[in-house]
Amino acid sequence: MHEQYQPREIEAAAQSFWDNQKSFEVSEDLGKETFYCLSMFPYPSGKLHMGHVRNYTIGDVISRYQRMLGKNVLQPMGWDAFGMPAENAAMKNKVAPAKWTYENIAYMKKQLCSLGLAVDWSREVTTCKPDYYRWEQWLFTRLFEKGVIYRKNGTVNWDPVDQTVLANEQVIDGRGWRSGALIEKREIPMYYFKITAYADELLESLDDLDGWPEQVKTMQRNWIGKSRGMEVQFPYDQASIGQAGALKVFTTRPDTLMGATYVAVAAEHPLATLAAQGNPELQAFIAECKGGSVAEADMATQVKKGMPTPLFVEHPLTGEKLPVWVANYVLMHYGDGAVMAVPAHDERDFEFAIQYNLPVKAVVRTSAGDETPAPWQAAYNEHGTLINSGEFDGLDFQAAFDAIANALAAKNLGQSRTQFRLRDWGISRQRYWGCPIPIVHCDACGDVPVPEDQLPVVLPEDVVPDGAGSPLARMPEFYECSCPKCGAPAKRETDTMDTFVESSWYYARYASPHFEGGLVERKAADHWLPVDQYIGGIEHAILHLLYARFFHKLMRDEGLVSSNEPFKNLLTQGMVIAETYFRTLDNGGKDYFNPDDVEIERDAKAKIIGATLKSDGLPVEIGGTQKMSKSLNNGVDPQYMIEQYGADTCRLFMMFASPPDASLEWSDAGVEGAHRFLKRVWRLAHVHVGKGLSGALDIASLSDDQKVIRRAIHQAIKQASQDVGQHHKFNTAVAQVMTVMNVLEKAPQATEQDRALLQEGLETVALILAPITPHISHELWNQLGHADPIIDAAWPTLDESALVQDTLQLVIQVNGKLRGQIEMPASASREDVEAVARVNESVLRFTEGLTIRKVIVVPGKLVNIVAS
Ligand code: ANZ
Ligand code: ZN
Repeated sequence: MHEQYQPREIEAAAQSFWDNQKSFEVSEDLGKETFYCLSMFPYPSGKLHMGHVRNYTIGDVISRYQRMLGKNVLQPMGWDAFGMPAENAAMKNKVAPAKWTYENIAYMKKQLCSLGLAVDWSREVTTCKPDYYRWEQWLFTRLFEKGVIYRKNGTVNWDPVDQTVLANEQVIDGRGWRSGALIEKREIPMYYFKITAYADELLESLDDLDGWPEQVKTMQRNWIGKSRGMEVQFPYDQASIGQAGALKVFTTRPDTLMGATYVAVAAEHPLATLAAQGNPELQAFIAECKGGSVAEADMATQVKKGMPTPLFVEHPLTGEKLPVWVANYVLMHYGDGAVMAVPAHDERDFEFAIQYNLPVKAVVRTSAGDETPAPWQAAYNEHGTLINSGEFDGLDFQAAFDAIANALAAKNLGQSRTQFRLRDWGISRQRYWGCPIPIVHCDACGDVPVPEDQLPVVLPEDVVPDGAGSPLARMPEFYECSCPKCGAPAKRETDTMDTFVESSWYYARYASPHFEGGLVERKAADHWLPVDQYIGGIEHAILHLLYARFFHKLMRDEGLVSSNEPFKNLLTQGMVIAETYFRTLDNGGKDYFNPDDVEIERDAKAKIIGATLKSDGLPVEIGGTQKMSKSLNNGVDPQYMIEQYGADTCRLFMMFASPPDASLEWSDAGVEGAHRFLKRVWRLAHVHVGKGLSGALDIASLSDDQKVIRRAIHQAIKQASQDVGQHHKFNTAVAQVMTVMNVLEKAPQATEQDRALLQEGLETVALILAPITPHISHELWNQLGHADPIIDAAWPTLDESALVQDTLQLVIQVNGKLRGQIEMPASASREDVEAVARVNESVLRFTEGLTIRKVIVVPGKLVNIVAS
């Protein structure tokens, strides 16, 4: 065994051992419990960042730990390889997205391998390869035939200069990112997944996901957004509208009906169109509303704007005439595209009413008891008792809801309705680097799905997009085809799918990644699924997880899998954060400096109190810790860390610095500390192994001092097993190992028995560390004389008897004051303890001249002698 800890050699040797042995390739083994551990697969952006390293280390530690529990562990890896960055890089560097992507994958795979992940690489999937997306297209055609996928017009961001559709993130302040042109909304045909048909199930089965963080479930619930409400009809005022009919609105607050002071419709609403006839001003306003981006964030923050119309509707209960407004805050695609506005109790209506001087009528008493809280500062949107509502006065929310519902039903002007916020999922993208939508458009037959034997529709890989729309739409060799049904000349769809589609089912493909007969092989899928532990960033809490859950149910209903949910347990790892330093530029912007280039001044408590730039010695501002990112220039390159210290140090630092779900603050000192600790472990093992291997431990004849050492070892096993097994707290498990190391370093090594005890201690250290620092553990295990590799070893077992303490320290008090200590056998009775305490030297001294009235014994803790 080498005297120095040499991570480079050790890690290379361990990794090639695992490769040669195919240690992590697994197959269905009916005799063993399975454990499917999955980390969210990366987008091949170029190189790994610390967030990846953290994510994959956590997954790897869990995988390796589960394997030590005797389970058949599957941990696969792959590439979420379609998407816009490849197109952007292609335009910048004039290289095909395919080439760029495959090169990135090769590089990042090397990086991942250098981390020593226990991944079954034989199952690697790459979503931009035809052998993967073929099955996506296959599923698409089946769902299309079933009606779960359908075509309708959807609204997109249209760049009139570049003549192309832009994604929401390509619209900056309402303008195209390249052209700077004002973006228009455009209606184009798109394909939709009918996710709303599963809204109820997606909501309800969240209750079964006990292994998911509450926070994520809440976010999903809010996104699905089920609200119980009513559809209320406001009859047209025939004099102004000129026809019979009624305006339908959706409301979750029918209890506030008597407080409605106007109604508002979306720009696209038929009443808006009607009112705009011969009214150029309104026409212009409607056109303005229709323009602008469709990004939801923009919608939420935009200023409320509106215009009155000459139209009126009648209040369904009072018959009062209410004016019809066109307002930009009313969405056409939600509810009925119209609202009954109750400014007193709805924030948006309130803001609008104040701006346009519309009446505000309070109909709910505030919790402070106010009836007419004038002047109004804000809407009161809580539930409460009705006021100013005639016959409904005095009713609480539920009673008012029911009473008003009945009153409306009696007039045939309202009915209960459940509404979801969730919309159907539009997956058409007018982009090149994505999975082609397997549809052929035929003049005679319409939309014809590509038959199974003609799949996959292969995306040509040698194309360099130029940013002016999808190149596929300009490639007759791609889109010219014949109709699969009638054989007539036809045109292939040139849109590709949202890349969220690929990541919605990859976890299932891993079960049988090379299966040629379908998307998954049923037997393999049933064997591995659902995923036992899924790990990834909180940024995927809503869309990715919702789509994957949706796909799982689609696949279930196609008979491909039998479970209801894809991910049993979910761990959302925290961010990796680091200090930021900057100077403010003349234009108000910030120029960030890399922490490596900054000299830091700390106070006695190590708090940062000043910072200067190394290059010019002048001060920089301290921005606090923030998520590592390019834009803040506070990233640390994992590659550099691994080269400098080895993968084990990186892994140990990451696992020790904080529990997986909390944010992890980068610290060079912490990395150094982790490295020093591994050196200490190595040094102790080196000395021990150098003296030759020890004999077996004779537990029956341990001395008291040896028992103390052995207790420390087993205490660590007990704690670490709880920390890791029950709470994924690897940080405290590492702390346990550190405690044992302190004991072992001081332990005598004189006798055979001493050495056998140290052997047990070092083996325990190697085993507890094995999931976290697998390379050094692999080597230590060999050096400690084991022929079988540590990856096949079991997690250490606790010897309860080692925890038993033979003797206990008891505190002695006289009249409640601490007067001394005694050591007693753990088995001593109360009487024994009392007898020994009575004759204790200091007890005798402090009770001299007094009479002992009472002796209180608290077993294992103290003896209190009451004397007077
Ligand atoms: C009257 C009212 C009074 C409302 C009140 C709220 C508070 P959720 O819960 O998200 O489903 N609404 C309905 N359709 C809309 C549309 N197309 N665009 C914008 N807003 C719309 O929201 C339901 C509420 O959102 C409805 O209840 C309606 O305003 C508004 F004190 O009706 B409410
Ligand atoms: Zn045809």
